Amino acid sequence: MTLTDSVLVGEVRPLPVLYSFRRCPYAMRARLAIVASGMKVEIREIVLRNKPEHMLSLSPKGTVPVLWLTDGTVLEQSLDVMKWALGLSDRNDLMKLSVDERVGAEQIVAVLDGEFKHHLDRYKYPERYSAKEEGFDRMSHRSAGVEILRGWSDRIAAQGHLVCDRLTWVDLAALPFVRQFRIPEPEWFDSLPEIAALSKRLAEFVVSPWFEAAMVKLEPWKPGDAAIVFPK
Ligand SMILES: N[C@@H](CCC(=O)N[C@@H](CS)C(=O)NCC(=O)O)C(=O)O
Repeated sequence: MTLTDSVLVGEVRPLPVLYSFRRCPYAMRARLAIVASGMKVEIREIVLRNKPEHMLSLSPKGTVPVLWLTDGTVLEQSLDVMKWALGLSDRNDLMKLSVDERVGAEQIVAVLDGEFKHHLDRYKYPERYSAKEEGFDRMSHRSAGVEILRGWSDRIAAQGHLVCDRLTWVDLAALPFVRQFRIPEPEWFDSLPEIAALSKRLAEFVVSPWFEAAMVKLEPWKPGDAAIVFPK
């Protein structure tokens, strides 16, 4: 048994522990689902360049969010954290979808976490890709991203929300990434007529009580710190 094991075994934890990073959109969607569910966790803010050893011992892949449940189970994918929280308590019926809606939801999330994230990263962080990818063209990634956003905006304009006429977990999963896409050129983003419905939804979202609760500012956690309950 290593020192870390003995610490884990000996620790008494009344709440699940969420390793999180405020600005990470994956961690944001996890925190949003926790807020929406009414569940409580102990939150540990991390710094990506100096990840806590304990977090890495739970999840060596080193991405946030990581949720450590009280029975020792580790969830290391943001969508699994969302499904855990809303699976236990879904006061707003965010996961209550018909079979067809569920198919639509999975399709949107596949594009969101796949193609859209691909273009978002290259538009937002061109310096990470320009030397590595032959023929790299930031603006073509921006256009491809807008094309995907246009489809989502059309859905919102037609039915009110991304999947159907009600808010669902997919809106919470997607909006943090739409927010990321706006950050490099907010005025340009806000001026695009083809995504006006989505821009409006994003503007409402970032001032909503759920988002504000999810974006609480915390000092980075270190071993021995008193537990911080999230949400407040
Ligand atoms: N598939 C993962 C992706 C999580 C992810 O990539 N998080 C980023 C921060 S936004 C991260 O932790 N990256 C590790 C690093 O930059 O060192 C999930 O859905 O949770």
